[in-house]
Amino acid sequence: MTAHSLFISDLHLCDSRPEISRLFFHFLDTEARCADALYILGDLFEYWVGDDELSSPLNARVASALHELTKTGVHVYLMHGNRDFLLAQQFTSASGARLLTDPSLIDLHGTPTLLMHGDTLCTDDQAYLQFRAQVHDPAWQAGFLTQPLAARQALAQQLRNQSEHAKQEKSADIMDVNADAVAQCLRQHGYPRLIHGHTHRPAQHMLAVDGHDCTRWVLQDWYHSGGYLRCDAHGCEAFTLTSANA
Ligand code: LP5
Ligand code: MN
Repeated sequence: MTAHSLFISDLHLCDSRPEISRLFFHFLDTEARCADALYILGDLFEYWVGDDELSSPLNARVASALHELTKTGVHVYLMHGNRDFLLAQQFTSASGARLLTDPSLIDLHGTPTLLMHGDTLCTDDQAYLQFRAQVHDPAWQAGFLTQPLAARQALAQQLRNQSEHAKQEKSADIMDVNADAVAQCLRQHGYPRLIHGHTHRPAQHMLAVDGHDCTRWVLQDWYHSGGYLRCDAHGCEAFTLTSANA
């Protein structure tokens, strides 16, 4: 089979959507097994308040299913999203996944490709970026992690509610990527192909930056169905998965 890699993001795995977890485990047992690498570009989990989240049966099963996949020789790479940026060493040990920094420039079957979660491209969403700066502060994270698991989960849930409320007040445009931020990022990295998630607006965008033709792939979320992007030396193609596939 041709060497190829798969990309997924924004699965938001949690106990309340078991059909999506099933679809994910089925995907790991089928399509993902034939790939050379699986890249998870953020928000694998609905939220992650620390690696003691591995005490949940679903989370432990996700880690072990990924580990099984790595044992078959498939490389698994994991990038933080805005929901699961506290995934750390205990999770990577349990899953066999390697953490990727955001952004990461890779040689993807011969094509320079920039991988991101996508939230940092949404530069019009200043309220979010301020919040992000706060929760990415190492001192804040260290303090947060001293709290008991249940207290952290309650805070995360509270924050989810606040976030949903805040999003209703924001225009759709504000929550999409900013075109100048995308152009600046592509310029900075030598005009690669870009793959990201986060915005839940799956698409293939063709754009020209400083006279260079670039492609920006946006991955789909796994709310109502699942999906992945498959890339090989000839290019990329998006596929949708439905529960009927599982
Ligand atoms: O996640 P999504 O796609 O629905 O919305 C995002 C932005 N929201 C977030 C918040 C997360 O959903 C909350 C879950 C994170 C759990 C992390 C656990 C560890 C930290 C726990 C901290 C208690 O990322 C949303 C964007 C949207 O994407 C589109 O890009 O708009 O941003 C917001 O809604 C943020 C609001 O604009 C500002 C929120 C202010 C909340 C202030 C509370 C301060 C709490 C102090 C803790 C630091
Ligand atoms: Mn996200």
